[in-house]
Amino acid sequence: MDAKTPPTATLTLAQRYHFDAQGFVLLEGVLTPDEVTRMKTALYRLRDDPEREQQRVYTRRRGSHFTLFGNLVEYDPALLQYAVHPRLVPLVEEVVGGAVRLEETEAILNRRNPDVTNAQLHTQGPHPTGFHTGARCTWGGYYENHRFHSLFVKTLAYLTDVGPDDGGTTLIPGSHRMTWPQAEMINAAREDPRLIHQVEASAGSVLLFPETLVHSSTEIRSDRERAILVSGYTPPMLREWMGNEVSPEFIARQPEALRPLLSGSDQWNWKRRY
Ligand SMILES: O=C(O)CCC(=O)C(=O)O
Repeated sequence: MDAKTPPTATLTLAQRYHFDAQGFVLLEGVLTPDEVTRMKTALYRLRDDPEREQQRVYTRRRGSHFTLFGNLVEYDPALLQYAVHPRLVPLVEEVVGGAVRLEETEAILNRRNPDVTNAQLHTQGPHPTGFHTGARCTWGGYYENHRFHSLFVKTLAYLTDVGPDDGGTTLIPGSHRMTWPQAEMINAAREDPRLIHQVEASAGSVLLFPETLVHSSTEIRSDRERAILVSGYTPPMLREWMGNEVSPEFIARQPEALRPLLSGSDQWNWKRRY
């Protein structure tokens, strides 16, 4: 689904259908060029900052080509702005099914893996690096009023253009609502790579998906670096991902309307909608 996202707070019927049927929807042009620039500037400043851990940011590396930074909101206002984005949070609430809390914030900067040869990269089909889910549909998904909802939903923003060789997210459409063991779905996709979709997107586009969807980062074939921001959301009675605790002092300094989103303070007083 490559439809332009209207500046409204709900998914169009077509976008909602795509989300329910395929397990994702690509929202084009959600972030303005100015927002993309500010978020990228913040991310590269964070990458180059040897003291980022003092602001609670964690770093995980896979070789020299893949770096993941986590727990970003306290580091820079532009990174906070992405996590609480007024055009995205209502869409997340729609697919979660009610009010949400922030569960995690991450960024990935990755390049081509120097250990993977050209011959390996140019075999047929997409090249996921590690298919996974963060929840299973048997306990992390539900239906209400004929719509699919998930208790764990992510928004993934592309801060760089991502063409066919640039490592767009790979995913298995429809897997978000399958009760099959995850390993069997991955084996099916290995058997026939046509079951896999690889996202192509322009900078500023956002992939909205439930964590019940089997998905993965993807090997990069080009010489370009990819930059993404990822925010995870759950209903407020669930916990943040380990290491993504936002400090009470930081939350106290934010506008009152944002505090439940950052802290999960509403807990079991869940404002269910949709
Ligand atoms: O790198 C990507 O495109 C996917 C990231 C991912 O798997 C995740 O955020 O759970």
